[in-house]
Amino acid sequence: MKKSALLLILCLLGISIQAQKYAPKLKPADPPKPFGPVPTAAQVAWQRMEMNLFCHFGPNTFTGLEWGEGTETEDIFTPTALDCNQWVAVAKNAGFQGIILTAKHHDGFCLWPNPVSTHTVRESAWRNGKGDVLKELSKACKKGGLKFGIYISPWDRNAPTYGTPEYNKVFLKTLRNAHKHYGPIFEQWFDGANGEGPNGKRQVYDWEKFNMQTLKLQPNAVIFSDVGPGCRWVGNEEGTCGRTCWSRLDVEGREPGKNAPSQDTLNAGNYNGACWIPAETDVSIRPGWFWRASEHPKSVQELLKIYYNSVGRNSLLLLNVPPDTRGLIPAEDSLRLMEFRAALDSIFARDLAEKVQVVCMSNSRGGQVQNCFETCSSSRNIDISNPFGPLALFDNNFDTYWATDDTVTTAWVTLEFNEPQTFNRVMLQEYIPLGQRVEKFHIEVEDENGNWRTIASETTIGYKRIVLTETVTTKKVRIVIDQSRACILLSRVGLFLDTILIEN
Ligand code: FUL
Repeated sequence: MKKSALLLILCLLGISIQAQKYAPKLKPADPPKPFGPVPTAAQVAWQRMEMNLFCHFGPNTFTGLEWGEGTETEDIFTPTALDCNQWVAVAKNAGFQGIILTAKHHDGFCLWPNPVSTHTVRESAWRNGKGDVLKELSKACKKGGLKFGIYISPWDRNAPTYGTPEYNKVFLKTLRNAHKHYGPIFEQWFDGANGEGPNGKRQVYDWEKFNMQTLKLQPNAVIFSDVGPGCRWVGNEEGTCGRTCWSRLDVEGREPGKNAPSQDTLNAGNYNGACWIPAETDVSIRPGWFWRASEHPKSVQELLKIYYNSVGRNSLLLLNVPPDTRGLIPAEDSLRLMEFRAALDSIFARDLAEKVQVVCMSNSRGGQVQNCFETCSSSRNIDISNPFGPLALFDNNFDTYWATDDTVTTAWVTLEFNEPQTFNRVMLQEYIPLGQRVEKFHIEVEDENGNWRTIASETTIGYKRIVLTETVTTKKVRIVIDQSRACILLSRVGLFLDTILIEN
């Protein structure tokens, strides 16, 4: 008796030791550490804008040229009904967060009375030389709650000093004047074009000074150029970011223009790039950058494709919608933008993932090996004390994320539904404030016979990835992260149905 009692005690002790060994740790997990270069707060805010409007406007609007000569008379600039509030209303209704205006294009004409130039609105007959487009647009943006940015071309085909060291000083004064009077500026756009000036000379630009001074006066401005430092050109003007897109870039010894990284590199970024410089996709709604009566806006299908190829590939979309000779966004463009908005709403207003009944994942930060959780609707087993658990994927909050343990760089999450769901777009988001990590993933669905089938295999995710798949109907979807460069941090999984652009 005594012996068997001892054995029982020992046995129970063994079980409890085993149970303790495998019991989920209840201590809240430590937050993950950053991996590689990370964005600044301004870069994160910028990326979260997702879509901004670009407005090319100036003498070219009236001459039909893409690159003005710099010799155009100031009086050519004669908008008959300029209304920047209309631009803002169009941008807002279409869901854009900011507007960037060509304050000075390559022809040198300034849309504000720049004191260091004699080729400005002040010299024109428009509003008796008292007009100021920068003032009107910055005011209208403020009023409408949009952010305001400026394109100021370093290349200047009018400035007499262009091609000499003196021009860099003039350009710095030009920047200072615009930054001082029309801020806050959320993005400063520097074009890399560097052609000849009126004297046939090319300029050697002092980029370091241009950037330093910009940030001194506008510390939150994200500076665009071929090599950042805030964001980079995507490498083409067709609206297509790389299917693999790292927000990292190597810029050591590089400059905007001729000495920029190759267009392929700009498109995909550098896997081991030392700096966080995300891609911006600039593309025009029309064939040209400036308005022309003979040209017309792209179709909704084309715009959707551009959206998927930019926002859906870890880039920001900067869509150019040029005002016409009245100084208004033409009706055909604004109607097209409203159709585009309606299309995006019809696709993205309903996230089917929100109907998930059971979420299973191979790992969640805090030491649990495999957990099955039911969502709030039947809240059994949900570990609400785990901030890095499954709830973070579906709460529509960018700042909460599913995280794996530090050593776990391969993981899966399965979504189970009571009823079959039909979708063809899968949205994934990484929590980029701590760096970009995922380099390979795939998506599987289960058929009626319980067999899993892969419907997409991709590489990077980044801030937002929208994967275009065939249209599938299923009760179970699995996202498999095959390879990540550090523990996995996903802030969202979404499932959507696009019935407008049936393409994958
Ligand atoms: C280019 C310029 O040369 C075009 O005119 C346009 O402004 C585009 C956005 O950038 O480099």
